[in-house]
Amino acid sequence: MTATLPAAPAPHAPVPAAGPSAAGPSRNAALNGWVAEMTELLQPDRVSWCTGSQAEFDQLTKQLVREGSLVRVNPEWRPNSFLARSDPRDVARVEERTFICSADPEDAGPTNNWRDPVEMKQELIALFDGAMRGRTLYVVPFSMGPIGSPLAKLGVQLTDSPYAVLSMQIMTRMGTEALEQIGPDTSWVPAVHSVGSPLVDADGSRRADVPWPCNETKYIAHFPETREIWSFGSGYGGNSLLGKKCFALRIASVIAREEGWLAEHMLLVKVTSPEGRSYNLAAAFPSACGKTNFAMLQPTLPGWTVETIGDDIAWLRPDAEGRLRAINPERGFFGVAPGTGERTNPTAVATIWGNTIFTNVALQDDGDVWWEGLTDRVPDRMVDWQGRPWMDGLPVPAAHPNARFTVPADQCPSIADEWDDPDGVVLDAILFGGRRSTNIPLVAEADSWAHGVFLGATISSEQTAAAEGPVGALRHDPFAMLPFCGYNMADYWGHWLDMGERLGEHAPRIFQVNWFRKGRDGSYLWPGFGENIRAVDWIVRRLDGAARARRSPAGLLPLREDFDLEGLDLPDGAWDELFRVDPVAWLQEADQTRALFERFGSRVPKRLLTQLTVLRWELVARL
Ligand code: GTP
Ligand code: SPV
Ligand code: MN
Repeated sequence: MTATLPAAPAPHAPVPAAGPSAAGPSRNAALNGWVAEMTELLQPDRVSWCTGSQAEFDQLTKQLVREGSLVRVNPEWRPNSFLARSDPRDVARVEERTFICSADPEDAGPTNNWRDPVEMKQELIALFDGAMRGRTLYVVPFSMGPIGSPLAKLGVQLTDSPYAVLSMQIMTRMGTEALEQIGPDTSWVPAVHSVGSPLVDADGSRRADVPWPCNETKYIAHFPETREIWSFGSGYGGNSLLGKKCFALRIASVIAREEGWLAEHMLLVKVTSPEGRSYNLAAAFPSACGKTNFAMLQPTLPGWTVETIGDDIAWLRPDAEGRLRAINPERGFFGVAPGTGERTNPTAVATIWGNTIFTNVALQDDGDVWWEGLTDRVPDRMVDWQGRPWMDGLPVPAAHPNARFTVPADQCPSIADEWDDPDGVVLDAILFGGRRSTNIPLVAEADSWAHGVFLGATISSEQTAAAEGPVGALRHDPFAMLPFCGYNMADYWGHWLDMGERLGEHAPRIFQVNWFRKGRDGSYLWPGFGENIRAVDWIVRRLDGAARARRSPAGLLPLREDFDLEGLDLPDGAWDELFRVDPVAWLQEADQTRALFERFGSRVPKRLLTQLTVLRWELVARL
């Protein structure tokens, strides 16, 4: 850490020595002023501007190990790696406590929690008042996107969580380089984060820290008009790594609409066919529905390669030639640990060889990490994610279902050379998917951009442990953006439709996939993971005009003889079941879609209503 700035003196604390410039180290006066103003409000003991250096990372991790907030993973297994155990009441995103504070509630729309921006700001200021007493305020400048990229955006996070600092260092281009990008007139997004657990009371009495401080009261608040983020009370994931969902999706979606681009919850891959032709695909799947897995897919079909560009967020923008280009604005992966193993995602397992922060996983006797699905063999005894002794056979998992690893993207063996290209890659196709045990076919193609937008808008998915809420409950998750769209979702659909018109013949083709359909016995019909390359193979041959398709109400479906099933032991009837479109069940889907659209009243684009009318008509004709 370079500069130490004087904080507003707390009654108990000596005033630290002034840093290099009381005016602040940024070339941007507003940034210096904001940090000074927030320092006064937050009343930390110290202010520390983060540089992003390895020395800073090492110093912070050493400190956290000493203080008991991190456990060093046995360096013989994984060098420079750490385990954090969160408070059991702070283990996932909190959608109920996530707010879009636009002046007009209609601009947040019915799928977001809305609060009046002035009232919310007042409430937050009261909560943040003195929230960092006894702690260090870290100033974390960051770039979403490669430093200097025309597609990148800058932000500054203030946080009292050193865990968030370390995570931001892995997940973003963080520190001095990002700070230098912020010139006197550069726009940047201010993001304030506090775990909401001051160590000193207003009367000056001090209390001991805990390994994972947080607050029962939580607010993840976004101000789209002033492009600000205020997050209080949680240290976990998207609640505290504000570059990720808060900035790169909720605030960025608002900026993108205004500037004519798209901020999406999508993975990005480059796939190369046995003939040596390459295609760039983006895919939107809801949280914990297979983006990281698909991004690191190891093809089972000979001759194919899949290279990773991004695993969670993509920013899409038309270029001068009118083609849609995409970047991954992140620099690391914050991946779901459970279910990630040698059999399902060997690339992820190879990626996390070291320099990784694990959160809420189990610890083995030998000091290495473990979680359900990492290995087929379950260790007999371990320490679970809460630090309690755990034995094989206990009815509770050793790792929390939303346990995660945080790791630099460039450690991924399948990372594409293009992953940090400042100009991004030209997209050939966009995929939408969800976790659906019924109705949705393995793969389908949209017959037009508008139909593709309809498929995206009507994604529904069984809820996962990535957010607080009922796991398994089916809900609409349009474009996998339900918790992440910073404005009215119907306006967002309109923006997508407009984008298609603007792209015209350059528009990527749109497909839908579902790896999660189940048979009558409740088991998955499709083997998934590396075998998903077979769907990619069909998609790519559709792009090349080399595969046929048949029309169905669910979209254009593959013909069995056109789909590579070689070497795959699909059970009898599985193929038909994977593509069965039951008109009765689908009419129920259509009713649910109508109910979804009705929530938005007249803001739903006519072009989507037309899609629904056509779908119903096709289904009724099949009754
Ligand atoms: P977020 O980081 O929350 O946005 O999630 P993600 O979409 O990146 O999810 P991820 O790829 O980490 O997948 C989450 C879970 O889905 C893991 O437990 C995987 O094992 C499981 N999964 C991924 N792909 C497949 C698949 O093809 N078939 C099946 N059955 N499960 C899968
Ligand atoms: C998700 O929930 O979609 C994630 C994890 O990618 S978090 O960053 O916590 O939102
Ligand atoms: Mn995600």
